[in-house]
Amino acid sequence: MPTRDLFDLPDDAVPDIAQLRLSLHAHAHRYYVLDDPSIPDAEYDRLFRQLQTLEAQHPELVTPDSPTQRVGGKPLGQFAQVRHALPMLSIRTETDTQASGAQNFDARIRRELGLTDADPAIDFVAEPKFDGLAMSLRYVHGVLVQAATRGDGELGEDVTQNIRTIGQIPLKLPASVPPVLEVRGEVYMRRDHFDALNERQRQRIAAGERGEKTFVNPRNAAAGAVRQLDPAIAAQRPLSFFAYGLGEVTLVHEGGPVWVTHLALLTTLKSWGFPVSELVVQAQGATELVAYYDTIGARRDTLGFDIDGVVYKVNSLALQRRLGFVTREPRWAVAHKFPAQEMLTTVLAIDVQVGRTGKLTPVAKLAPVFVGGVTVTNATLHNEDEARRKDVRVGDTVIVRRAGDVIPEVVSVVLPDTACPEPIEGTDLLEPQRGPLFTMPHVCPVCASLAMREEGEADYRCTGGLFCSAQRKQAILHFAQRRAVEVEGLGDKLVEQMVDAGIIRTLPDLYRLGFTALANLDRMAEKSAQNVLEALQKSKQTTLPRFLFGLGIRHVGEATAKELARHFGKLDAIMQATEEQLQTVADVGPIVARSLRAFFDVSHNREVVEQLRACGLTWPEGDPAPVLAQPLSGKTFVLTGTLPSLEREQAKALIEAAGGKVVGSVSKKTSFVVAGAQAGSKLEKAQELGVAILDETGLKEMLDGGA
Ligand code: D41
Repeated sequence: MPTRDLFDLPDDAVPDIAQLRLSLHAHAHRYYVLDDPSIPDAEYDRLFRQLQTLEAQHPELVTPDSPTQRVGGKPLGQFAQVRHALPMLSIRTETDTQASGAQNFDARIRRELGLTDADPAIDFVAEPKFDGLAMSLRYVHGVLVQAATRGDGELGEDVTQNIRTIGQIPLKLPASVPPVLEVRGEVYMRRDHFDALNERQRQRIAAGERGEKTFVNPRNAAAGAVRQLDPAIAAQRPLSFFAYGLGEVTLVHEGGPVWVTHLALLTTLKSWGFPVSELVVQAQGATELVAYYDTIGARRDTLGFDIDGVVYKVNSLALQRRLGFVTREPRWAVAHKFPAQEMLTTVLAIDVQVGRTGKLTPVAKLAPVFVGGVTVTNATLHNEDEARRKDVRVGDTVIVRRAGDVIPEVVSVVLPDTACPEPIEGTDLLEPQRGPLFTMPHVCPVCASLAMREEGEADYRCTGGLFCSAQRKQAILHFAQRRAVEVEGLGDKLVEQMVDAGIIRTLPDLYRLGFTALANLDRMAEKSAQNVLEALQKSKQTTLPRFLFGLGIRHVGEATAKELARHFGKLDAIMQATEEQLQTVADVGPIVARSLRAFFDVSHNREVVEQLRACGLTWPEGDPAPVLAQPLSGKTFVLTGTLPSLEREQAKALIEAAGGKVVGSVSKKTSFVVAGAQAGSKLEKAQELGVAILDETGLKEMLDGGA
């Protein structure tokens, strides 16, 4: 290769390459060796691609130790190395998160197979892409003899001891299996197990145990557990497994399994006792792949484990063979990624927002970043302690996470020394340009009333009440929202204008608004003013639960409002009830009862209710409902393991709807433990304590009112 003069290079290509390599080396070390990544995967991928591009433009600058020249993880050297009998391939990733990601794959396959539009749709299998670590399990004469990590695809690490502690992985297979069988799949950690593990870790840290840390995400916790040197510790970190393919298989005897499709192969693996995901489906052509991508994407947050995309595979093994490989990637498979749920961005400011009940929340204002499918500019820091614990400061680079419709949050700060291992001369990367540590202001940033934090509470609250315009705005928005009395078209901009213009101070003022006052607001057309007045008129016919919820009483959510309305029938009965009487309502404990009493004991609040009624707000009132004995009232349940058809959240919702309670840990007071597949220590504890144990069928019978 001709060496070119360095002066031929564009201005900053050389330092860029060196810097990128250093940076990627440092991140790779944190990720692969320490199982404690410093930046989100998406950011690592971006840097990696950047380096690839630069090296492609300047091949003479490629060095043998460049991260681009090494595939997968370098073994730690603590485990014995294993040469895979058949290399563990990697899978091509498609980062286009649109339908085109799936359509392009289908089109490519059709082209490579020489198909035309007249030919039928391709038969695919679509699978979730489990976010764990790839594992090869080797069975000889049906006995698990070796479990190896993927490593670089050729050489992995022997982690057999630790893998043997995974209850879902069979140690012995039926006699009919091939004499040599390698099963490949993903080891992962379920979200509930991850949360419980981190909770235990926090307790250990609080108890002063050295060398303990919490884990960033389930994948890293799983990787840490698999590569844990002490199998006893590995055993305390519950892992799970899904099979998705085969490695070496020798079929010596006649009539052994010979598969024709990928799906048939998975079905056989399942019959041999390997966990195969219920979410694997057959899909015909691009249309069904796109539908699968959307369906699984929508369910992503309810699965109980992390996935970072879906995988499409050509179902016919004969076609797979025809398509073959490019380098180490099969041409017949692709991983179609979902939008990343974690991204890097910069903190522009830390504001303090005032909530409806006066709660002060520190909020990081961020440079706009696309994460979890939306552009995020704000992320909550929850409260003062959290903001200080995470040590988030203005100017910092942070990891933001947004999962599903959960509000975005700052996961952690990425300090410059983890972004770059050594100072590079002439760069200001290491300049500690950090702002001061966050402190909560002691007065409300909106109304300057005193902000107070009560004993044992995490939150500061503005003591200004409805004197505080921020609280007033939120109270009005809360009342007008769809789930309360619903005033269509009364959004935050309008409420902000109305409160700032002083035409509304209290809720009843809403219903005293005249056309002129409204139409005089900035940017308010006559037509819109008319619409708002009509919407207000319409909102007067409401229901008791909506009205009660709309008042914004602390701890009284929609469900509690419904229960209160059902129980008492009339608003006056609720307003007059004692704390004891309130507590006879399902769902109402001492805290809610006290909050209700405190609200209605304030004369201003009673006044607001009276004025609203005087303004014409009405709802049907009824008689107090007879106390219905619900089938599960007074019973506590603990859920453990995977139920055959119900997801955990569904089971919980069903139990609660029937009056039961679901708690996290088993005690003598637990009425029932509902156990599914791979139930762990909770089931043992129940047996120890003699707590009744149910399976899903038993639970369903109870829900139907059976014994
Ligand atoms: O769920 C996964 N992470 C997953 C990974 C999957 N469902 N299928 C996969 N299939 C393959 C091939 C097509 C090569 C058999 C994979 C992987 N590979 C894979 N995981 C890590 C490297 C490759």
